Amino acid sequence: MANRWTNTLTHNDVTPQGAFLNRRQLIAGAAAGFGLAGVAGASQAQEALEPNSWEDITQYNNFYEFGTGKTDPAANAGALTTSPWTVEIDGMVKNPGKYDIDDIKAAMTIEERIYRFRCVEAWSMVVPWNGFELADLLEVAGVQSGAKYVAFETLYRPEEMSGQRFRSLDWPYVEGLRLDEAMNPLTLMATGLYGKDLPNQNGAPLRLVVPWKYGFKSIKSIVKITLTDKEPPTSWNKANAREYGFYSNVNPEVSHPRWSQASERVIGGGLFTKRVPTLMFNGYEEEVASMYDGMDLRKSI
Ligand SMILES: Nc1nc2c(c(=O)[nH]1)N[C@H]1C(S)=C(S)[C@@H](COP(=O)(O)O)O[C@H]1N2
Ligand SMILES: [Mo]
Repeated sequence: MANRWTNTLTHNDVTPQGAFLNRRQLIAGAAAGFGLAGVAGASQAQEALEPNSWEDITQYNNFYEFGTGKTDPAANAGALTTSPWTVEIDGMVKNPGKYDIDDIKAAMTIEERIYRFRCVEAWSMVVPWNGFELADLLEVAGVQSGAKYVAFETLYRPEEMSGQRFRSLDWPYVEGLRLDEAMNPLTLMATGLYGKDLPNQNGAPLRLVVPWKYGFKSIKSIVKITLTDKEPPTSWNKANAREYGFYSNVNPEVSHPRWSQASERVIGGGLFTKRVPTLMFNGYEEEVASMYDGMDLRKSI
């Protein structure tokens, strides 16, 4: 397995050098622009983002595989075995296969990204993730021309994921991105938090982080990544298509059918909970808005 992975590890094989450099330059430029290396991609946050505490981030979660309450994941996710762990990459790729998570981590450049995180339920946090760009993984996998979407799947293991014994969602949890969204330099595959391995409740050992979209797009504990030419089904859209669309870009101007999305409750702060205005694309408008040129953002929810 290690050899197979290592053998595929030349970016030059699968992507024009120019495209690769451009993406790196973009990130480097962005970080320099904020005057704070490592704090990538916060166009409206010229100020440094102040991360939430480890406690906030690991004790207040959504992970229905372990229950629907906010403290259920922290209480129940310890039962999950995260080693060994393989991620299958299949569909329209040149190098399909089952890859060991340790080989993936060894092959990728792990960096810190401090991102805003906005749940569709109108709460938010700031999270110091560790991870690598999904684009880097896709480059190694070798995306075939004609692929238009990336589909993701979470582990299905009801013996360890107690919430999967109930039909709170149709298991396994699935999500998807358009290929350009997946290739965007902001799109992260997280493997850690605060420089430590991801706690199980946050989606160990590998989860997606798409900071300009509502939190449910950021699928946890991924075991399968599929390149496809069709828009893939997504769990919350299957559960309630009227309330949860495929795109689910953060947009303060488009209300959820049952609540406003104009502002958000900032997790943490004890008694002195803050409500702040929600930003278009969660503050990442400059980096991502052009992907949706010509799209009616009120209709394509
Ligand atoms: N597999 C899976 N992924 C998931 C979820 C889930 O229930 N199952 N919940 C989503 C939702 S609604 C949110 S807000 C985020 C929460 O991530 P956090 O607990 O790390 O803050 O995970 C997302 N990813
Ligand atoms: Mo969420």
